[in-house]
Amino acid sequence: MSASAPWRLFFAIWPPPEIATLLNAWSRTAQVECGGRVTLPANIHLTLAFLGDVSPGRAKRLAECGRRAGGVAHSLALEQARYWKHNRVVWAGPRVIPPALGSLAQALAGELMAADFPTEAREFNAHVTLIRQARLPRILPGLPTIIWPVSEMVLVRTQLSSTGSSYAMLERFALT
Ligand code: 2AM
Repeated sequence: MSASAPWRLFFAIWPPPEIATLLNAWSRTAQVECGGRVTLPANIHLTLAFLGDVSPGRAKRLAECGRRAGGVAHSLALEQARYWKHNRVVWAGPRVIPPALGSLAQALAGELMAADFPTEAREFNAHVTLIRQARLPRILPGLPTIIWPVSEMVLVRTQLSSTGSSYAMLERFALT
């Protein structure tokens, strides 16, 4: 790969290990019903802004956007698990997006736009992808109560390989 090959980047929140463990345990139960490929615990995340391919030389500017977005620490209750037919994904998410999370996504989108990083115009849809290539489930098992303490945002690089995606944290932004 050449030195200037683009990086595939996104901003996300990453759960602490105990939350990832709970989500992975639930996913394996759901997989009995719908098959598919369960997200590895270390890869579980919620995307705030997807950049796609970015020149590595612009990553610093991107990190500045992350710092400027600010954001406050908060709790995120994952209360529902659903299936999306269009991409055959099982996901978990909040019923109502916490104001602090919505504000962070909005502030970040504003910073990215001002810095001329194109992102998707569609509304922020807070979800954690737990199973891919899933069949339509008759019914999904109930989610346990999952309260995710959100205290940082990360800028992440996706590395694609024949064995799947792996993620490298480029920068962490504390939410205070
Ligand atoms: P997903 O979990 O719903 O697939 C890294 O690919 C992250 O960016 C994933 O969380 C993915 O969401 C999200 N993402 C958002 N838009 C994307 C796009 N157009 N292509 C790939 N990933 C996207």
